[in-house]
Amino acid sequence: MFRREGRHMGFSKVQTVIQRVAAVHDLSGFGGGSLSAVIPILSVMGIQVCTLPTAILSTHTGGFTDFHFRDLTEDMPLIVAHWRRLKLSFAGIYSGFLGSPTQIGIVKELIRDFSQGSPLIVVDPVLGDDGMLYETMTSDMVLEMRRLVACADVITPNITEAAFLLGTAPVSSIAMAELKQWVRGLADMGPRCVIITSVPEDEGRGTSVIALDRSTGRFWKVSCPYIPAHYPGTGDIFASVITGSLLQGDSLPLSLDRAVQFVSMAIRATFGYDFPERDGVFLERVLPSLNAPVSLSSYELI
Ligand code: PXL
Repeated sequence: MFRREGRHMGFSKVQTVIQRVAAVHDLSGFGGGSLSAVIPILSVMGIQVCTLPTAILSTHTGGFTDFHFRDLTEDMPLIVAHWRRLKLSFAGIYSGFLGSPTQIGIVKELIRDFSQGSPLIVVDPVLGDDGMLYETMTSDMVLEMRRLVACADVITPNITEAAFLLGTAPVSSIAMAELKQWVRGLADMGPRCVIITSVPEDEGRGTSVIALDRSTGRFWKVSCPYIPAHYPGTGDIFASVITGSLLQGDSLPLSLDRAVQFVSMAIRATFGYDFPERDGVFLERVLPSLNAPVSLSSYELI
């Protein structure tokens, strides 16, 4: 069971009425993903989102070129300082796209300063995809991200990010035994729970998500139906559902199932139309399904 804050507090405490998450992500104006996905997903799951924006962009960086990028590194400590003065507490702290190595240090301080009540720390180590770093990522970012991962309870790298965190070459296919070694290697960096997404399966005809809960030593797998499309922002959507689901008290495998099913549904709701993939998925079409009872479960113990 993952930690939840506030269960035993008195009536008037906010966290008994609604759980609060500090969400440290960028705000990309167009193309979906980041805070545009984090806020509605956690809200619809009944969780209040307190945003600590890392950057403001005109679009995400995957597939667009001359985007506007405003780094908010200088503003972040001022926002955190105000939250400290307000004595806010969080059931979760959840980080995603970070704009500079300094920002990673700020997130580590946030985790340290708001540790009261042992919030669930989820780090989505956004660095790259498809074997490459994103345009704004540097090797310094990779180094700092390794330090942030060490402070997390749960991390959700895709397979490219897992390779960069481990300092190994990205791969286009991987045997399960080697992948388990990767997962163990990431768990050795500190997080209790490691979830690797976009793992190629079946000679590229499918993908899966593999996870380890270090406290039980169990590996889980959820396979994803294959769709020949690649929409930016799906990693943010996945990690947000994982965060919401764990905070709602779901087990790790159930959270994996919910997140995989939701991302698949969002992709399917979008794929039939002839819009550029870089525009992202039609999240709004599928958001209400997060409130439906879990009807189907496909996780495997591996
Ligand atoms: O989805 C991850 C992400 C978040 N934020 C920004 C990005 C990306 C991936 O491209 O560019 C700004």
